Amino acid sequence: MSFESKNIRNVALLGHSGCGKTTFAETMLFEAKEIPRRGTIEAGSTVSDYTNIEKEKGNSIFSTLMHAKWKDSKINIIDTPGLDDFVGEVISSLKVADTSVMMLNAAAGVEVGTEILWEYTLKMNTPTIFVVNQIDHEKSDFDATLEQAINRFGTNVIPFQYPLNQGYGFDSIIDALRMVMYVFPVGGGKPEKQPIPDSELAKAKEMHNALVEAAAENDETLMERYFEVGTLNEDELASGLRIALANQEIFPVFCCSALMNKGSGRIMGFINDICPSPADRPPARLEGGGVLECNSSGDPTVFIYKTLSEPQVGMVSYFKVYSGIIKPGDEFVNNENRTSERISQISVSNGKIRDNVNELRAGDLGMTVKLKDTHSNDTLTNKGNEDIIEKIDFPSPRIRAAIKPPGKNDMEKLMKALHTIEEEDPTLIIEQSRQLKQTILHAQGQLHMDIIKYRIEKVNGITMEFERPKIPYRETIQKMAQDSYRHKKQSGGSGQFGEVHMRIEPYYEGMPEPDGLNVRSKEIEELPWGGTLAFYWCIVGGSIDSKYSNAIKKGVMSKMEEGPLTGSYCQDIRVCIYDGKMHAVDSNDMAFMIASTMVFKKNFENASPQLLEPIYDLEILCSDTVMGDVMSDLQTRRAIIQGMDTEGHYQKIMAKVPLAELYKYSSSLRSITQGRAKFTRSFAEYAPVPHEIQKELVMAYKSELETA
Ligand SMILES: Nc1nc2c(ncn2[C@@H]2O[C@H](COP(=O)(O)OP(=O)(O)O)[C@@H](O)[C@H]2O)c(=O)[nH]1
Ligand SMILES: [Mg+2]
Repeated sequence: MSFESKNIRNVALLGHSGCGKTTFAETMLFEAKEIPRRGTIEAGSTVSDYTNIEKEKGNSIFSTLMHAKWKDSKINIIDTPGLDDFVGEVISSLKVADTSVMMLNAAAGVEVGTEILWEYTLKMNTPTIFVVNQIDHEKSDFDATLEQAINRFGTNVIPFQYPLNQGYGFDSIIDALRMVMYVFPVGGGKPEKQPIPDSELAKAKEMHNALVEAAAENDETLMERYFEVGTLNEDELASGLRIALANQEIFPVFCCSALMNKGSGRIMGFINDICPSPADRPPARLEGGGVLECNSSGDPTVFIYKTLSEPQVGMVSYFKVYSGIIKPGDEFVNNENRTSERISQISVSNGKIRDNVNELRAGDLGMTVKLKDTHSNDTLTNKGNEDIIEKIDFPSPRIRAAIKPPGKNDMEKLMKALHTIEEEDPTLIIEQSRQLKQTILHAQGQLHMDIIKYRIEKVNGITMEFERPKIPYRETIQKMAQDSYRHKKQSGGSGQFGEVHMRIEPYYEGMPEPDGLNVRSKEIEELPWGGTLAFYWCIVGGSIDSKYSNAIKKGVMSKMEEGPLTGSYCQDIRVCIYDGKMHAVDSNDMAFMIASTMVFKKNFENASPQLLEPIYDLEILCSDTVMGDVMSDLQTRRAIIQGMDTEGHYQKIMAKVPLAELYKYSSSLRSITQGRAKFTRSFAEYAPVPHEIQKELVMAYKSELETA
């Protein structure tokens, strides 16, 4: 039996690491009788976090798909990792979720992770409910946590519940939506409904009115009813809440103890009653415009939101059915690369427990194996239908490291293994840099890198070591220089002869034509690494035949690719060839190429050469308490502070920092701030390297050349 779209609820669990998402998922599965007993993080026995690596680290690294039947609904639960290094897993989960459950830790309040995740839910327009967890914790402070959430996320954050007694003795929740009190037995589980005690009644009523008003606010008919009658009946209230939640006009707050199994049933009830089904959400956007309704009678359309290679199983693909009904045996086409794919089996999963099903309908989530050439972000449809679901926009990497080349035999194996991981992890980039002669791994953070290393070593049995990545400097010049060079060689029979007179100048757009030269032809070339080479042919009177111009340009390019200062790429130079000599017998391409390279190098050294370095825009979000430490650390990194901003309880620092000063920044920021800061970075520009540093780099390159 499969579930109708309207009975499906796709929920992503989000929150700062350690707030209790994985434990909460376990509790939901147990309450829904999907599992006979609850596992624990400490024993590595939870349904989510089932991979060996997660068990060993005691933390979620991947998103995990689970499902529980609750009343009329199939609730698909996606547990996500809280650590910012694995934010790609969160984003892909949010793509297919219709509601997010933002979990807060009552003992810690709103944390940096919460802030970052909140931004993603806003960006992706995901209806969101808050769950304040760990109410049993001795340091639990529900009111403070609620207040922080309202301060930070707005007055649409509205409490639907509060705990009567926090800490060790926690056993009662006042529910202002239903106007009852839930009292839990010692071991948790199903609560007993009791009337709200008199002492709490006024507070509960006030909360109730506030949420009724919020529910009425977004619908005119309901607002009129509310003014007429002074309240709403149960159906009206539910309908108002549905609208407000779906439009992100209300963010209900619940409370629970995942560990003690108190409160999860009521939250599943709310998800069943009020949270949107996939059919209630706006239609999915397609690449290139157009939309697709979530409708089981539509053409089957399957979107892969995640893949993971598992030992013994191979590549597992997790998907959402955006339209139609899919069955095992269906033949589809991957609209990304035109591969035909046969869906051999369809399963629903609870972590590693998988059950095959006969079909899945529009809106549902599931998994399959053995797709030939399909990856995250790909769409499968019937042949002839070319729809592609709008792709997930993954964040760019934040840190880089070079991979120390292993022995010759292992290099190929290592690259193959890395590419498998790269295929399933869109937040990772592996770059074989020609300029740096290094394999560079671009990742989200140190932990992300460590996990990749761990997987390569454990699964593939290859030792992988990191080393400091080189910096992709650029070289340019600051003034004009001109000179000539004659290449002449007499060896036995035919010789080599070529003489080139060359002027070089810093190039910029709109610069005047060269002074005193007669320009015959020019090529303005955008270089593959950025910047420009302008190549002017200014020969008059045929001192060099124009058939040699290509060879001369090649000679220049060979130095532009391996600059005279540090062997880095050169950019933004205008080269004018204005005179020379050739020999009727001995001149050839090779001779002119060599002469050109030599005179370019000579000129370059006399043209006040300048090394440029990549500068990155850095944006750091941190709490007040660590702001000073973050700033003084930035000062040691040649940072230029661009601005500061307050975001709720957090400070945002914007700075420009040279890439050379960002090595291991993610780990050092973590240790300076005990994890209370996050950063993103993006390439900004190339800027001149300070004189002293340039001198050192040039010296280092010289001695490298000498020892080579
Ligand atoms: N006291 C208490 N501890 C909890 C609760 N929920 C989770 N924990 C503990 O908090 C730690 C982190 O839990 P986990 O579920 O892995 O958090 P996640 O990172 O959000 O998935 C574990 O040691 C859990 O046992 C709770 O409700 N109360
Ligand atoms: Mg977890």
